[in-house]
Amino acid sequence: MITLALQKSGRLNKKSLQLLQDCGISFTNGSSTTLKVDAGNFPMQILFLRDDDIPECIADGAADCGIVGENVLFEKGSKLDISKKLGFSRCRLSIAIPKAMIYNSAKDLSGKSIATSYPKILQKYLDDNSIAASIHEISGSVEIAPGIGMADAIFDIVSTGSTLFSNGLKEVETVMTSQAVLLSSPALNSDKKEILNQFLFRIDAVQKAANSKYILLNAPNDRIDEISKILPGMKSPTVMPLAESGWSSLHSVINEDDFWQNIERLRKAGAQGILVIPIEKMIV
Ligand code: PRT
Ligand code: ZN
Repeated sequence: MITLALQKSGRLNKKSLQLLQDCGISFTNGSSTTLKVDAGNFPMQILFLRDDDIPECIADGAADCGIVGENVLFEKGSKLDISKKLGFSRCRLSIAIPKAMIYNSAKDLSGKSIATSYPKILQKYLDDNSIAASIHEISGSVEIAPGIGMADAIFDIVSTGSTLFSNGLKEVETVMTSQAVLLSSPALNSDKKEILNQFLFRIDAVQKAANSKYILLNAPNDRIDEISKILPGMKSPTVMPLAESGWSSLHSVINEDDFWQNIERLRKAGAQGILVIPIEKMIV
């Protein structure tokens, strides 16, 4: 049995639960006050915590692994292993200043005060760039600090940028990017490592599937070779004869990223009746 720590509520919670569901790990979420549940069909117990407490909880052995944003991990100075980058809850941590403030480079931050909930990450950035600015640590609503005279600038999480915009701020330096990661303890026994590997294997299958599409198309037989070269697939495409003589159906897997580009090339090469279908799981 391994213990996985997840955020109890907030931006990571839904996507983390969705990941477990996609991995076929089911559990009853219980009431909103339940802090611990057992999965019904996988040797896993789930703990629901504040994200800030998750790295420490893994470090002291109360949980074996957990999901947090990289920003929390770096702020805590945690030495835990990142077992997998999960690709969701992407954001950046940036310095922002009032729109009217004149700014040419990071040196303009010298002598200023910067409000943040991430003092360690900010201090490292200031040290690395030899900027003598003071840090004003606050736990929330950082973006209002310049407007109420509490600080000259802020250092905070940015996603769409609309919070900065509506508070009259402009982003001037991106210090780090962040996404959700699966952390694990470096001190797992062999049984727990084995279960963690099974979990990672499932996450891998879900991630590969999310980046791929299953493609089916019809083509005249004399075009199969040319079309096969455009369809990289897992090995080579499956080719099956159609009822109409001289025609075949080709099946393959293509990458989500170059999907439009490939569709155009396939059409030009003579492909017809192209179907593109999402893939639920993919094991290569
Ligand atoms: O209660 P608990 O301590 O568990 O949660 P929390 O309040 O500390 O964190 P939560 O749920 O807000 O965010 C969890 C994680 O999601 C963060 O640590 C980041 O890794 C990630 N994440 C992704 C974000 C955002 N996007 C985000 N936009 N975390 C916060 N924001 C906030 C940001 O602080 C700012 O106020 O959204 C605002 C900016 O958003 P835009 O879209 O206006 O730029
Ligand atoms: Zn938090």
